[in-house]
Amino acid sequence: MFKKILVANRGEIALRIQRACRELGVKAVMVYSEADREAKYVKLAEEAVCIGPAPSAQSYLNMPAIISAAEVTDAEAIHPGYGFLSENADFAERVEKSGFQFIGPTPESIRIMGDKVSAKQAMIRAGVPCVPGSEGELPDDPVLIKRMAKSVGYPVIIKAAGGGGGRGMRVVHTEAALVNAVAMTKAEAGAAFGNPAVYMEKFLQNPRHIEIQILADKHKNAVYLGERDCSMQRRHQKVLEESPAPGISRKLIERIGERCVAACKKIGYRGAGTFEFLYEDGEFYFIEMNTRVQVEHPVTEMVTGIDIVKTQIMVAAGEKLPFTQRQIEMRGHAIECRVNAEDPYKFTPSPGRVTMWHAPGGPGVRVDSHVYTNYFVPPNYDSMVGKIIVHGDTREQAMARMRTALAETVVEGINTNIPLHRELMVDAKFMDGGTNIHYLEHWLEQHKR
Ligand code: MV4
Repeated sequence: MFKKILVANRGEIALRIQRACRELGVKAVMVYSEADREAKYVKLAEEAVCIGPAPSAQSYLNMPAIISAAEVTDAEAIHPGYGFLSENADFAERVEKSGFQFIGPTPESIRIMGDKVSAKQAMIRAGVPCVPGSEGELPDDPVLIKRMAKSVGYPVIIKAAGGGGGRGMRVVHTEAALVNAVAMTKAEAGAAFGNPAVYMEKFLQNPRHIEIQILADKHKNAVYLGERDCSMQRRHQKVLEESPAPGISRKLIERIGERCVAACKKIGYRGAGTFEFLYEDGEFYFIEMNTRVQVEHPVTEMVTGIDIVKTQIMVAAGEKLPFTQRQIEMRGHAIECRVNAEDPYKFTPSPGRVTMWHAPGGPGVRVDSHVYTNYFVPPNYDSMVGKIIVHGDTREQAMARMRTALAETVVEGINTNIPLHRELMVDAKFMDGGTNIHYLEHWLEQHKR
């Protein structure tokens, strides 16, 4: 095992990784920007290094500053968390060229999954079901493009190879609009991602967003840790997540999970990863793979009892996965509410001093947050300030525990989206389970104030 690792992130995930290190007996070096001097995990740290001014470009995205911090503190490995440099293949490569272990997959895996065309081709080859479409980059010939759309069937969606997470996409309903839409998407993709390549898929109108968590080691072992339902979202920002996904049969999850594991083995994947699927009419369609630990990993930890962050560190150190697929059981139901410093209905950011922070507790309640009373939420970063996660024997019990947890939570001095979560937890359609990716935006439209 490593003696010391550097945590190249901030906020709740920095604290989460620091906690995993403590449990493993690994020293954690924390890095921070000038805006994060007062962060809880910096105060708790045995070692912390300032890596630059508040703007991310000069601190959490500053590769030389982060690698230098690892050098001066004698760290052996770097955990990138999520966001920032976590899915930057060049960073992973520079970390390894500098003699450190990158806690994540190889730069090659990150690169393949970062290009959505090569990711999809790898999945098709590995037998993971994908959305019907171009199975590669779209050609320039308008005749071929039209022929392809006709065979896929309208509506189609044009997506940038360099996009992902909702960036660089365009839905096309008619042949008349097709060729221009492709040209527009290519031009935008070239400017935004430095890669004009685009591909085509059948556009699914009312899917759910279901993802499969996997873990793999360097010894060709891989497992899946069930699924998460992340359909409750607004503008590609997830609002709450749960596991298991209501109403989807275990048999189907097992079939898809086994395909994901086979794909991991085929491509030599290692570390934690997530296969994102759209689910519609009882079918799964792969769309993207995330090569990092995700914000919503705690719901999987709560139902499986497996510590994903600890396991990431263990497999990066060369250890074998400490469990087999047969030993993994899903127990009960977990829900996570993301707590954002924002207006609950207008969604405008609400940074500033938190004059009171009172976290909930009790059976089956977990809070992942770096916030404390008198903490100042800086305006420079993402608005998520923590997550409330609950577990129960059943979905009903989990929802009841979440209602209690949300009622107990007190945050003063800034606005948060907790009022929105309180409403969603008593919403009849949410309580039924199985709402699709459009549900929250429609709900907000109908609950305008
Ligand atoms: C789609 C789709 C419908 N059909 N692909 C958006 C984010 C990116 N990960 C993929 N996205 C979508 N791809 C096909 N073929 C609808 C979306 C989509 C979406 C997906 C997941 C979660 C929220 C979403 C919100 C709008 C659109």
